[in-house]
Amino acid sequence: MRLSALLIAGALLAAANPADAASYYMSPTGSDSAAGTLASPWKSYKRAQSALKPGDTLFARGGTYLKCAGGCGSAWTKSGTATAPITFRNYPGETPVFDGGKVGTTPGQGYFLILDAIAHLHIKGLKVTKWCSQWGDGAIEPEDGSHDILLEGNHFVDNGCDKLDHHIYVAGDPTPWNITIRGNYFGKVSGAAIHCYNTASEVGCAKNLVIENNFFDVDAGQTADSGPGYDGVILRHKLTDVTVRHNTFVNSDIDIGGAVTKVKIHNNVCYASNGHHCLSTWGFNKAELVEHHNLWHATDGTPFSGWSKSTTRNNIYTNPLFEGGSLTTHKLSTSSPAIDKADPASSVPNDYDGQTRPMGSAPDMGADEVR
Ligand SMILES: [Ca+2]
Ligand SMILES: [Ca+2]
Repeated sequence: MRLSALLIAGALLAAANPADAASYYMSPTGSDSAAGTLASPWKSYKRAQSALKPGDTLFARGGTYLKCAGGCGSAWTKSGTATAPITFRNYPGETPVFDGGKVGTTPGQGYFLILDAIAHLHIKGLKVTKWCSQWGDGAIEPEDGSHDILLEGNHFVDNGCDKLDHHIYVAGDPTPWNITIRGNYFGKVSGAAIHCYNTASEVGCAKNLVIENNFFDVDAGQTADSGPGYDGVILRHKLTDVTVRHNTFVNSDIDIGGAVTKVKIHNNVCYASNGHHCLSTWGFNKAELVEHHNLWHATDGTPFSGWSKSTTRNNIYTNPLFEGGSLTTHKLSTSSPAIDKADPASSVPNDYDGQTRPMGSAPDMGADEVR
C-alpha cells in the first residue's frame, strides 16, 4: 500500500515536472558564450533558443535589452508540448525591457518576436517597447499555424509607427488557434493593442482567441494623432470563437468587422471620451455577438457605433468611477457601480492584480476585483 502510494506520488511528480525540464537565464550584462546559468547568463534569446526543449523555462533578468544586442526582430523557433510548454518570462521580481529603439515614425524598423507555426509557448512578465514593424504587423505576432500560445502579464507601451502597426498581431495560414492574451498592460500604440486580421481571400485570423483581464490604455499620453482610431482590440475577417472578458478599456475601442463569428463579450469595463467609442461593429452579422454584463460609458453618451444599448443585457451605462478619479488606472474605486455586477458564470479566477476573484457577493466587472 505504502509502495503503491509512493509510485503514484512519483508518477504525478514526473508528469508535473518532466525530468529533463531545465531553467536557463539571460541578462543584458550576460554573454552568448556563457553557460546560460543564473551565475553565467546568456545575453540574447536567440542564443537561448538553441538550448530550449519542451518544459524548459528561459528567465530574463531585469534591465534593458536593446534591439539587435545579440538578436532581435527574430523568429521564435522552439515549441513546447501540451504537457511541457516552453516558458519565456521575467525573472521573479524583475522587469526585463525589450527595447526596439525605434527612431521617428517610418514603418519597418523591426518587430520583437514572430511566432511562425509555434506551439505551447508561454510569454510572461516582459516589457515590450519601441518596436516599429510594418503594415499589418505587431511587436509580437502569433501567426501561420501557431497554437496554444499564452501571452500573460506583459507590459506593452509605445510600439508602432503608423495606424497599421500594433502591440500584438494575430493572423495567418494555417489559422492560429488557442491564443490566450491575459493580464497584460497595453499602453500607447500607434495602431491597436491587439489586431486580428486577414484578408477575405486568406484562410483565417484565429480560432479560439481569449482576451481577458487586460488593461487597455492605448491613447494615454498621445499628443499627436490622438483621438478616435486608436483601438484596444480589432477583430476582423474569419475570426471565430473569441471571448473578450474582464478587461478594462480607457479610450480603447473594441472594433468588430467582417466575417467574424462566435464572439462573446462580457464582464468588461469601458470609459470613452474625446469621441472614442467602447464597441464598434460594421459589416458584421450581429447575431454572432453575445454581449452582456458590461459597463459601457462614453462621456458623450454614445459608447457604441453600430451596436445598440439595451436594458436586457445586464449592462451599466454610467461612469465606472476609477480609483481617485484617474483615467490611467484599471483600479475601481470602492464606490464603483461595477462592483459585484459581473456574471459569475463568465468569470476568470484572479484579477489583473493577482487578487482572488470573486470577493464579496459576486465578481466585479473589468480587470480589477475590488471587494
Ligand atoms: Ca466583488
Ligand atoms: Ca484588485
